Amino acid sequence: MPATRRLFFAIDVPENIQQQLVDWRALHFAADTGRPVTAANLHMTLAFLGEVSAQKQQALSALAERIQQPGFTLTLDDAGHWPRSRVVWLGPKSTPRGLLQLASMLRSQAARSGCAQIPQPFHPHITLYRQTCHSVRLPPPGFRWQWQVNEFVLYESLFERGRTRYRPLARWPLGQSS
Ligand code: 3AM
Repeated sequence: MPATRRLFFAIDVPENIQQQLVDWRALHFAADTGRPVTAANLHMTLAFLGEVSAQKQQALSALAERIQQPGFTLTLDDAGHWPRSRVVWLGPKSTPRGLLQLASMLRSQAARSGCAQIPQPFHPHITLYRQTCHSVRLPPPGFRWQWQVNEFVLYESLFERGRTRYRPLARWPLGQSS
């Protein structure tokens, strides 16, 4: 077992929506937009933990286990390009309160457990492309995907044979939507 693992908490994208996003992306973005994130890797990061020891992983998992938060409906109806981080993303125009609360709890638990956090505000997004070109033409508005989020996931980020792969390690349920 490795001494540390690169971990993050996230919301995963249901498989049918992964496929819809990939199909829509292929239709609406130029081929040279950037490096497309593979369907199975599409996710919304809640809290990035960095390199974490097995002991710290256990402690963070015990804290995650105790979170009692209602589920929420997530709508993807907004897209953008961040030229500095060179990503194209999809996200909600209006962030559900449950999502903000969940991310804020996980981020503060991580910070209190000593995970090196970059103090940046939480901008909920699903990265569609990385290493984007300088200027990206975004699709016209009018797109929309929606699903009920009933759980959150602890992922390990692996780099294998030149590819990044996110491996789910544990899942925790959210409660009934309020
Ligand atoms: O795919 P997104 O944009 O949600 O950018 C990395 C990715 O986010 C982010 O963690 C997610 C899974 O790798 N990430 C990587 N290094 C990071 C860091 N040092 C980071 N987030 C904050 N600080």
